[in-house]
Amino acid sequence: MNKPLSLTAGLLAAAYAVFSTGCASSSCCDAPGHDHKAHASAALPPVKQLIAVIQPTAGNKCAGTVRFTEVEGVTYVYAEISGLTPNQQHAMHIHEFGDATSTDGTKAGGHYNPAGQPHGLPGVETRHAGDLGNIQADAEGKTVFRGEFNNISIQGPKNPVIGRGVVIHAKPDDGGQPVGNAGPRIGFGTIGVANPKQ
Ligand SMILES: [Cu+2]
Repeated sequence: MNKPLSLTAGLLAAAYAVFSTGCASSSCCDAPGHDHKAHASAALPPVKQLIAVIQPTAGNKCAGTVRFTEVEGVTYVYAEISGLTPNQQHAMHIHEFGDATSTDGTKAGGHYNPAGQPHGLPGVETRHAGDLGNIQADAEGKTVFRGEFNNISIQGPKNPVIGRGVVIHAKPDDGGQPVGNAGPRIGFGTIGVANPKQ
């Protein structure tokens, strides 16, 4: 009875050792001058773009993509969204969590606001980092949005958005406290690393 247990424990310890060092072979790790960090970073290309694939919450049709790229301290947001209310504005925010496990988008938590500032629309200097403002739907309920933001970054150091969530709301953001009176969440997407192969 004890043998299989100790064997399992041994395997777990070995697996943990591999995870801890990031190296699959002990001979590799034992090599003189071996640098685990250099080894790991060399394997992956730099992150150039993030993407949130927007899925509708229960009972809604909102869908599309929101892309984030960063050039010299400016983060460019490019969104293509459909399933909106025709000819109406809808709030678009970055929320605190990239958690997609709720059907109504509530697991996204509140607005992404690392600095603890009041809510505001773009153009207002003091606002939540996640306050992207509004998108304008056309007569078919679609939109293409382009925006530039200097208060966020894709992965740091300034309010990194990677891993957070994008929420599209049923109503416009009117800039009011505490979160813009934007109503229910009709679309949600987790902000992840985009595949550079378009
Ligand atoms: Cu929101």
